[in-house]
Amino acid sequence: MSAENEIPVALTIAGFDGSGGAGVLADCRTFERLGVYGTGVITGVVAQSPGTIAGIEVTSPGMFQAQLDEIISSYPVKAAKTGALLSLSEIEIAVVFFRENPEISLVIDPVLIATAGDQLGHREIDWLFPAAELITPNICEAETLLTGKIETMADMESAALKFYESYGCACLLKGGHLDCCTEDMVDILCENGEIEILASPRLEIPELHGTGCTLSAAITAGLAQGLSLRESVIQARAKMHEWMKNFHAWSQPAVTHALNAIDE
Ligand code: PXL
Repeated sequence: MSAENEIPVALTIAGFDGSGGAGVLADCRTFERLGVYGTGVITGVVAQSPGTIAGIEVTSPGMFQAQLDEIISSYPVKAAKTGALLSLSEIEIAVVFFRENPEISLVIDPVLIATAGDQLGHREIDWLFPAAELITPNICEAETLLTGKIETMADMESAALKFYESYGCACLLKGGHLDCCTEDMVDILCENGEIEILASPRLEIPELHGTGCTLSAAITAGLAQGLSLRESVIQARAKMHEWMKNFHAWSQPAVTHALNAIDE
């Protein structure tokens, strides 16, 4: 196979959530649903079922580094995303890794708190922002990272711009949790200081964890395929809408929902 026909490769650096809702399992499923080969580096194991986290065990720094070294020495990784980086050592190692591999397009989902309420990430994730092409905070994460309240669309726009001015990266600020966006799901994309409002109809869906992981993985897949950042975001939001509308439900042994579970 010639280089142009090669399957693009993406990397996720995230936690292992065995329920498959979030983390590396959800990310690799998303990559592969979009025609991209998925590789993964595990930041730690999260013992989880929907709504409950029973325990978190962080990968040792040596093991974290070894996983990164193995993947990068063997695969032509075009784009990567980070999810929950569970320790400051992992953030520091990731900073060095992306400094040494500047050709990889990086998307950062700055996960701080799991949907179940437990702390996963650290606000020092911003050490990595200058290496990112895009960061995808939700409102709570943006408030913590910028230390200010975000209550209106105008606040959202200035927050997205502030990330660009402070770190030089594009920002997709997800408005999902904001009360002023009840009619539509509104996200703000700030790229090169330009603001674009992206709206899609809000869906009545059950509480699902891992929607942020899936969205950022879908954007990463687009970048690995060679789409522009804007095209990757638009494609990912459209896919998310489809996957959320067609979520799958199992009824036994507990009522369990998943995005993106099988081919439509
Ligand atoms: O959705 C945030 C998230 C990210 N990564 C892992 C998680 C969760 C939420 O539960 O478990 C591993």
